Amino acid sequence: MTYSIPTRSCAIIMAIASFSIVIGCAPGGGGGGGGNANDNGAGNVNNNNNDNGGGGGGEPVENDRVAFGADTGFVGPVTVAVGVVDWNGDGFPDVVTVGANTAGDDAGDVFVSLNDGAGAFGGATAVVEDAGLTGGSEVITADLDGAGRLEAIVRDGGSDSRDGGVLIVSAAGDGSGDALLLPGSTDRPFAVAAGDVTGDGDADVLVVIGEDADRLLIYAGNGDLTFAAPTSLDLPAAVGGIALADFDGDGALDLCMSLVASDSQTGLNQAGVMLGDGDGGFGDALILDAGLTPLDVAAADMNGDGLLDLVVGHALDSAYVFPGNGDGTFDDPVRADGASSTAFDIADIDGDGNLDLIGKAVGAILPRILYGDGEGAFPEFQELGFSATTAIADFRVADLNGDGLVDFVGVGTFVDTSGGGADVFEIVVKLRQSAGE
Ligand SMILES: [Ca+2]
Ligand SMILES: [Ca+2]
Ligand SMILES: [Ca+2]
Ligand SMILES: [Ca+2]
Repeated sequence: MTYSIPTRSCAIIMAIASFSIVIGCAPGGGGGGGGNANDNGAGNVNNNNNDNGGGGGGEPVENDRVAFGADTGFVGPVTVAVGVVDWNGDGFPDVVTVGANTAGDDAGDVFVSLNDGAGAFGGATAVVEDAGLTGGSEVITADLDGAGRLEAIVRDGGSDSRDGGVLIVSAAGDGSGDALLLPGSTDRPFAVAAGDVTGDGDADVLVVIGEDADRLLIYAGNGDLTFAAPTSLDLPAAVGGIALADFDGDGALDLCMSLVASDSQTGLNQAGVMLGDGDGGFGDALILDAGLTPLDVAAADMNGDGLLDLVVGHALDSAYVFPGNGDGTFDDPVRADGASSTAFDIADIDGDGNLDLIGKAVGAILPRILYGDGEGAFPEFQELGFSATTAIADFRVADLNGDGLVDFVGVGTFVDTSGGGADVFEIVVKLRQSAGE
């Protein structure tokens, strides 16, 4: 079935995802993203759909396509979310983490670990302390002042017992950080994304808030790390994740989201796409059935036909890829099994030209790379092992040492199996090995 809404012009690829930034290509130039169109498959979808979800599923086969060096970790503060920005402007990506919701002094503080250019990182230094957050859930990045370097946007999801909030974190130039707690964001922000939805060239920040997680705040950016008072918009249901991308090719960013619950907080299992008008407004939601427990969403051209597709990650071991038709409609989804994809990154890890999906771990489950076949399916996977028993809370993929290969950096708990010590919290880095190493 094809979902229909008014047709617009051809695609201009431009996407900023909520948990991952996807601009239709691999970060760090890992072989060129975007995917190659396949004569036999581009744009095809599996026709075996049933009421339970997308076609094209099935357990992927393990194939360790790429080699990683031994992981290197260092003890850090207890952090649960990680992002990558060039904090000190030396051209090398540094690591931003945020303190977990714990009783410790570090809760809600923002830390930076500097990259020496070879993918080795210094200890985590607090760059923002006591700026209004009491924990952390997510770090996204965007160039909010147009200066060419990314800023960090830290979301603390909040809960019944604390409010949370969204913090704009920028480098002050002397190694320290400046922070702006977005006013009005302190009502349990469930999701955040950044992109220019008002069409003035300045990146804006979008935050989903509220007890029912169904209210969108749009903070129009002034291009100088300040923001106008937010406008608000009601969303169709409780949202798990949001992302921005121009699905219909009119040059205006559109909003996609997972819809996880209705008023009753029961599973809704849908995704929504609202076309942007380029002036900060969004149209009615196109609703898609998105499989069980959809959470994170992103936009990328997974099947290589030049049109952005909608990727919906699930809490339960799968993801859906909805092939975009370039006009704001989507074809039936292809299901990717085998990765916990509560949140995920997208990059071409093995450099074959096909975008891959890296599912983030839940609990003690190790992250997995699901290798895209360029047609929207993921027949092979690789599990990311670590030298210690590990629970990875969050990670990002980026080229950390400038060799053009996509590396990993994560935060997590490393279980001491020697019997001598306690579990430690670490920031861990795994660098891709070049051929011949
Ligand atoms: Ca704007
Ligand atoms: Ca659009
Ligand atoms: Ca596509
Ligand atoms: Ca690939």
